[in-house]
Amino acid sequence: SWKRVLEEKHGDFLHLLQFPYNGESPKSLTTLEPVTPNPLHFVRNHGGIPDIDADKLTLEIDGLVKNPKTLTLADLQNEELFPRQSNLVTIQCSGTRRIEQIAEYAGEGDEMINAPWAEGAIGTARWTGVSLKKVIKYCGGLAEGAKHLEFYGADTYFKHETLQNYLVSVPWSKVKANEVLLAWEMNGEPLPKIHGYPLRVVVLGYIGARSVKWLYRIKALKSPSRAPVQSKEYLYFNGQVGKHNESYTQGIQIQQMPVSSAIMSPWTKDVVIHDGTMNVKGWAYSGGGRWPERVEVSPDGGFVWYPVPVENLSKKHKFAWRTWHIDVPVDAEGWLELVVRCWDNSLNTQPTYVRSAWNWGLHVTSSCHRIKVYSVN
Ligand code: MTE
Ligand code: MO
Repeated sequence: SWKRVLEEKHGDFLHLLQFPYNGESPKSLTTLEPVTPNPLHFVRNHGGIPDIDADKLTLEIDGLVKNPKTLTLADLQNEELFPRQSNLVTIQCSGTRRIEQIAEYAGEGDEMINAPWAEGAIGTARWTGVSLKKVIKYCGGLAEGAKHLEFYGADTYFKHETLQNYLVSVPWSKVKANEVLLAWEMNGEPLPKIHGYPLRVVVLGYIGARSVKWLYRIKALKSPSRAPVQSKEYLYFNGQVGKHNESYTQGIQIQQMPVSSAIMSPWTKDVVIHDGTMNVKGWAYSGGGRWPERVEVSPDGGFVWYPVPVENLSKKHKFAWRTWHIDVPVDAEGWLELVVRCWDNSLNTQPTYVRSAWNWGLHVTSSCHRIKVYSVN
């Protein structure tokens, strides 16, 4: 996989794990543009990076569909069968900013700590392909009782004592809303191998885990996938649940990320020399089709807040983040705490501190993002 990383990723990429390969985009480069260039888009893998011949790809569609079918990539790309759909979508891993929860309490050094993500496990691209709804319609629609669609990725990994394919599911309601894409293009280019070439799922407004890469099978089911990725990982536990009393049935399956935001510039521990206003940049995102409506930055740990001027927020999109920048008045010298918080269009906002939402799986770190910088005025 190193070969792929070196070929397909930016030279300043931050490598988190060598195998399975996981990496995130370096902070200062993450939010320079509202659309993330492909070489800077974070990578989250559970296993290897399969080599798939696009000409030989067969997509199996079976389970509770009226007419099970096997389609090729050429079938999917045949515009007489399926219209093209293109969406600007932010993919965020539910482990984004996990390092802050680890710093609070690592959960007994548990094996659930897959990757110590910082703020860069998020990226935005224009994805092109077909709506899965149209493909299911082409298969005669769902059979009686079908309510979920399970996606099979060609990569395998060993966990929970078994070797398994990467498998998860999403509810039919999501598919029906044309919010599940089978995509072969990322920002106008064929999918990079590391992002799922030749075909991947992109679920609009859901956590990254549902957007299965290297897709080769879709199965219609009555209930959500029983595979471990769905039923044991990506669960949001109550704060009292830990290794000693683990009970997977108590976890909520994470689908939509709540509203969150992060400061990407300056960096924590930076010495910032300024003339009375400090330039601060970052991203803000909310899952499920909600969008950031207001972003505020505090230079004093959360007492005084300055709203980001609307013209400094990137364009509003239903399924994408908004990047932002602000010149914050700062007269203090020495160490200070910069904080960001955001409201989405449903007026949801972020928990104040990391510890108020600590959970054993170390997912969904959405509290107000805080960094310490040294101010020289
Ligand atoms: N698909 C497969 N086949 N295997 C994986 O390990 N990881 C998922 C998802 N799809 C994964 C997968 C997770 S957890 C995330 S966050 C996204 O892919 C990341 O997508 P990216 O690597 O293209 O950024
Ligand atoms: Mo993820």
